[in-house]
Amino acid sequence: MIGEHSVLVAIDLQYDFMPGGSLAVPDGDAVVPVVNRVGRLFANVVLTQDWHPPGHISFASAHPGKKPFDTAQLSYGAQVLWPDHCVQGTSGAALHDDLALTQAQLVIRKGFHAGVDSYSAFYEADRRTPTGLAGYLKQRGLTRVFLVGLATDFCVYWSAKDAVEAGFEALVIEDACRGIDLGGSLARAWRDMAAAGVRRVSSADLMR
Ligand code: VGL
Ligand code: ZN
Repeated sequence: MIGEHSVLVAIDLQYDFMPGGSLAVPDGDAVVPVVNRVGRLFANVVLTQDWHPPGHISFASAHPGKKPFDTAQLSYGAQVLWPDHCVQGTSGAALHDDLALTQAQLVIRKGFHAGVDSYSAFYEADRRTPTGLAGYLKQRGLTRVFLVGLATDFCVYWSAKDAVEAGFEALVIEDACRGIDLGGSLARAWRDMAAAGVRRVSSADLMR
């Protein structure tokens, strides 16, 4: 299943998404050993890092009268408002120390424009501003994208869908991801990914 044109994209394995972090994903730290185990199978690895300036538009604190997990209507559409998280240069924005993906060749930072969020590793939430990842993968001849990380129903979901849309094969390694699950978003994400042609696999499938 993993070949020379395969790449592992590990999404947002940062302290703010881990238990104790400001936007903790339930059981989020449980994926780290799984990611490390599958990571050994990949020669090509890309990491992503959610990387917001202070006062970012996705923060509820930037919208008077709103609270975390409310929704706001922004110029590019509906935006879930989050607790302040992954602020550039803070300890919460750092990648987990136990991540052992030392062979990673690229770190894509996203969400750094003050007025636009970016769940996806490929396109910002305006759906037009590219991060550069598609071009990088194409130039490297990498066509099969395996996704792991946090959160299944936000950044993993959007990244997987955009990967397919950009012409890549996308496979999500289910047990190497955890979701936030806001109002049924996790089941919806899996349904939507399947409909888009994203394959759902387990780490055990890769070890066979
Ligand atoms: C994420 C919410 C806000 C994610 C990032 O990594 O899934 N979720 N920013
Ligand atoms: Zn974010």
